[in-house]
Amino acid sequence: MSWFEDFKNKDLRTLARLITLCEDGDPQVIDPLGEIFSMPSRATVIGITGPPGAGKSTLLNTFVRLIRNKNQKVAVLAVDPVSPFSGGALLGDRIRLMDHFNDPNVFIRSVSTRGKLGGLSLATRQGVMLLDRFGFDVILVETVGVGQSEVDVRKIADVTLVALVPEWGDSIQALKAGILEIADIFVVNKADREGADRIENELKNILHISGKDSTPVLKTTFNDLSTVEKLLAAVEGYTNAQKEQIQQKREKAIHEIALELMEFWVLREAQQWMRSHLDKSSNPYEIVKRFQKKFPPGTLFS
Ligand SMILES: Nc1nc2c(ncn2[C@@H]2O[C@H](COP(=O)(O)OP(=O)(O)OP(=O)(O)O)[C@@H](O)[C@H]2O)c(=O)[nH]1
Ligand SMILES: [Mg+2]
Repeated sequence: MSWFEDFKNKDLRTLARLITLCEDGDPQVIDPLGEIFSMPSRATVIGITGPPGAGKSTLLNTFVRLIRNKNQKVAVLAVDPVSPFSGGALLGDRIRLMDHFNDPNVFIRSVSTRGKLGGLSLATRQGVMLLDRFGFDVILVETVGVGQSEVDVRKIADVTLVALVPEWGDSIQALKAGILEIADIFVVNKADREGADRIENELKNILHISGKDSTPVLKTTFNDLSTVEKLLAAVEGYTNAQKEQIQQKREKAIHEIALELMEFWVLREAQQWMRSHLDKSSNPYEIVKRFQKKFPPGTLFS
């Protein structure tokens, strides 16, 4: 049987294997992914980002429970940042979702790009696409807000939550430019801690000054279920109100995906070519010149 057939038959091992192949940038994925892409899409993709330890996974754990209570299927993708120091996952216990370990309608997976080409977004985007076509109703994507990853999650998610904690109150001013662009909804998590009201007010002030008063700011606490229920309701409110915009964003993304894929494969080819020529020259311009001689500018795709 083919990848596609197995996938259509809802074989979880095939799903997991395809995600791994995407992480590895394996050329065999393009064929099955092309077929799978044409299947109907129906999932809502919720992204969450925020500083390390902001309680994102804890929050998602509760989301999973609430979504399961509605009898919907839910998948979680935790995007492992590639740490320049460890070269791999930042933390081993990023996924605090063991409550749902035995539920077949909950799929939990971390994706790591292990410093390969394509950045976080390509493998994650493909992972989300696979989970969507596989039949999950809701896909939750967690990224740690360090560097580029929080920007990438926005490209993939229908709605993006930025989680902050009271401890970050003083840093809001410094953060504001970046995070205002990213967040559809702000979460002040760990609201049981000192300073939650202050950060909430600061955020609302910044939003007001920036003309973004409509961006919701919600406080959540892990041991107060009603706060998380309200947040999920706000997320649903947002996706319902923004249906058209979300659809447009998804349509626009088709070209973005094609471009990302092309960049990935072309860069990969170029990298392989370069490696095989590297030892013959210590001058980078010589290497590029040799490449240009083999593929004169403008001829690579003619
Ligand atoms: N006081 C308090 N602690 C919380 C709350 N939510 C989570 N925590 C704690 O914060 C710590 C980090 O929680 P995680 O859910 O792993 O945070 P995270 O943002 O997913 O962390 P990374 O994935 O490592 O960036 C854990 O010890 C949680 O128990 C909360 O509402 N209040
Ligand atoms: Mg986490």
